Amino acid sequence: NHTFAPLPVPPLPEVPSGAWRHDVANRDLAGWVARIALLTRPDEVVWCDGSEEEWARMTARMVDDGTLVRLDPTLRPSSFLARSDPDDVARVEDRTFVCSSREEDAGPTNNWRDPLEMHAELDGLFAGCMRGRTLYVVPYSMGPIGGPISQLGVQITDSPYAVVSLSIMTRAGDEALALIGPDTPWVAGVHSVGFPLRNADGTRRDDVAWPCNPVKFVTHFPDENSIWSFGSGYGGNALLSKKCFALRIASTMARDQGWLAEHMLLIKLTGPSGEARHVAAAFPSACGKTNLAMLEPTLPRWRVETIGDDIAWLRPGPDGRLYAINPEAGFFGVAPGTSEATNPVAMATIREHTIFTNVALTDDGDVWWEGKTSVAPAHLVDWRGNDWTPSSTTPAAHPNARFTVPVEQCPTLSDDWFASDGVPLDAIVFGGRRATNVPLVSEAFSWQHGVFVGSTISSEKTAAQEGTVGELRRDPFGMLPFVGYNMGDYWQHWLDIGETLGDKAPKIFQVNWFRKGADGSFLWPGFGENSRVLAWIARRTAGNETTVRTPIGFVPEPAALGARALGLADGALEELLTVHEEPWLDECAQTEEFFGRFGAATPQALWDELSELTERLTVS
Ligand code: GTP
Ligand code: SPV
Ligand code: MN
Repeated sequence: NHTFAPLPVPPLPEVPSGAWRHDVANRDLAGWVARIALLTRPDEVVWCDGSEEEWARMTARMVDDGTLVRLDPTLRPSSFLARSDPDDVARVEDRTFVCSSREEDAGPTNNWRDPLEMHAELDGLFAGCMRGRTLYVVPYSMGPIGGPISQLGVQITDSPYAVVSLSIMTRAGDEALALIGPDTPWVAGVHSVGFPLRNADGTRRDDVAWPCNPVKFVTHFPDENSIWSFGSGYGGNALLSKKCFALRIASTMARDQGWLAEHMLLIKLTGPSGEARHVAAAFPSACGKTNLAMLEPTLPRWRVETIGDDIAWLRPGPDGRLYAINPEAGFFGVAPGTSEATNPVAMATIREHTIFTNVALTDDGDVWWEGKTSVAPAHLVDWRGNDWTPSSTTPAAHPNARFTVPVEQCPTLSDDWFASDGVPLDAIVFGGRRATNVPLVSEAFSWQHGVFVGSTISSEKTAAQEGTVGELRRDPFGMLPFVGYNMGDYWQHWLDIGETLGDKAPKIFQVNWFRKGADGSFLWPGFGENSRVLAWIARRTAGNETTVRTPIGFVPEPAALGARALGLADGALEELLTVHEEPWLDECAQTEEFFGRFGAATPQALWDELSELTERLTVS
């Protein structure tokens, strides 16, 4: 029974107004935990140590409670299935708030609430919300323990699923805790599923497999470096280390401190010459980052090594180049579409010690999802827990079903993942899911032009967020839901970083794996064949390849991709690399409208790029 009976707000002890807020000056961790416990009234408080023993104990208890299904240990050792509430399957962007003190600092792309008003409302929701439950304290490090680019966080949660997920996704536990002293900055996260088991009068309520609350809030307080999340157990809403800290809060830190927090995969790319290149790529949610990060090149003698698949922190280094780390320690990847054919590296990564959420269960105790095999098993239990057969009309796995797995299980993991100083970037790539117009690959004319390209990225919506799949929306830098401040200021910050880097700046590219032909099928095979595009990008960073100049940037000569051998449809390769002026002029008109939404915050340099692009399209 998922209905939520609003609980009477319990009588609270006398506390000064605003006591629940995170005091940036006073970093007393124990005092903060005590205050949150006073507000939320758990039955007990447990400090998590991140040990193997803790994983075994907590997963075993969740299996007993019915929160997790243990998969067959011979097929999928130490692995579990969680089925969420059907209404708690993705990020809730319209319930996500940036509570900066000034509304204009949130900008038009974020929902804004006054921080004091938001806190007052949250205090009411969190009052007594952990009655009958355990309050877990999870200290963690984003980035290598003690690394120069790393940051510390502490999440309080009443969700054991969040605890074991954080133990995979971050360096969680004692080592991180040991670094937190009275003067250490750390980001505070308070999370509750909003499903207390006991009322203030002592009456009890039964737990459910996936407790959550129809009232949801994912709120950020950049001035306090704190995050409060209520009502959801889903990854992006509940694992506060990830989108809430490593992108929204970190982006505001990065603005103030001269670095970048980005929705980017990170790879090391090595070609036949043996020379390594580091590439970071930003695509919107469910648009191919995990797949590119784990790519197995079809091009002989090319190698991709994985460093990160979702988030990168970028910082100018002592030599003037831009250095990047993956601050996470796990992958929270899209399951549907993942197969031995599309992503064998992911398949090897998730062979054991993996939490699957909202996939289907096979009769022999393993997992399945659409695209895992070409023929579906004759019988499954679907992500809602119902019997499923190939004649069923609904998918067996939710389209946003995910796996949670340690980075270190990835067979193509680069040694550079351990490098706490990060890796120097040679190329930055932006992309989206575009059926038309956007070529397979193009290279920006300059950093400033590249920032323009990033700022104008649009993409068809996917199942990673609540809403209508397929709808085209602007998603600048793949960061629309993740920039924790004014988007216009964020563009200016990118331009400023370019000024700092000067001629040591990485080259900027745009890719699109999703262009479709007249019959609606993809023109490009994608996946391992994307190595042809990566190889071109690598050669371009060395500056030694002839290109075709188009109004939107340099594109490869068709022969440069070696794609004739692929047997593409007639004219497909030419179409993939063609810039049609008419629809691009339409894009420019839409960009003018889009930039206008940010008023004075839109940098003049981007307006200049727009008029130059329009001019190039008109004269060509
Ligand atoms: P988030 O974790 O949500 O940030 O997503 P992501 O960018 O890591 O996306 P992911 O790599 O998981 O890809 C999501 C979907 O895109 C899957 O269904 C993939 O099968 C599909 N996909 C990835 N790469 C390609 C490609 O090169 N071509 C095509 N056609 N589909 C792709
Ligand atoms: C995304 O939606 O971009 C994800 C999954 O990577 S989540 O962590 O839920 O945001
Ligand atoms: Mn993501």
